[in-house]
Amino acid sequence: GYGYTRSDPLSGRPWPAMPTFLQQQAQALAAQAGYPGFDPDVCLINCYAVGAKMGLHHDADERDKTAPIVSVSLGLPCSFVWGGLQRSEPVRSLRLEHGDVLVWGGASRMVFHGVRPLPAGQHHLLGAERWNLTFRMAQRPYRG
Ligand code: MD6
Ligand code: FE
Repeated sequence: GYGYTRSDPLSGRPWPAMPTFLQQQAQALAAQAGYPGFDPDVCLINCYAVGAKMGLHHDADERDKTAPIVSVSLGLPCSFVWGGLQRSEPVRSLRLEHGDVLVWGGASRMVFHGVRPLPAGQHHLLGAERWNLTFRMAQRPYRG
């Protein structure tokens, strides 16, 4: 699982600062999608090896659910699963490729979603992996 902590529970060291370039890109992408004023305080990085998946979930650990999430996919393509506001609702799949960005907010902020097992492949930069970066406002209030 995951939780928001000031330091890395494995090393005990504080998390590194978010690179300014990435923070500014996330702000610009959110603004372009209709969420001005987005200012992420967290970037969660998930690294998938071939066969890795993420079960159906929704993102509920952020304080202010009116803030969107900016999701950047890198490396191998995956099948992203997108359902409804209830876990039991039917799901759709969409393919996310290297460089794809999802800005996720408003009425769909609490939609259940997941990632199907990563198919084998080779990416020219990331090899046999997929990386997903999600920029979030975990602690800050959002004033859009
Ligand atoms: C992933 N992403 O794409 C997992 N959550 O590997 C997420 O769980 C996610 O992409 C909230 C908003 C956007 C996301
Ligand atoms: Fe999620």
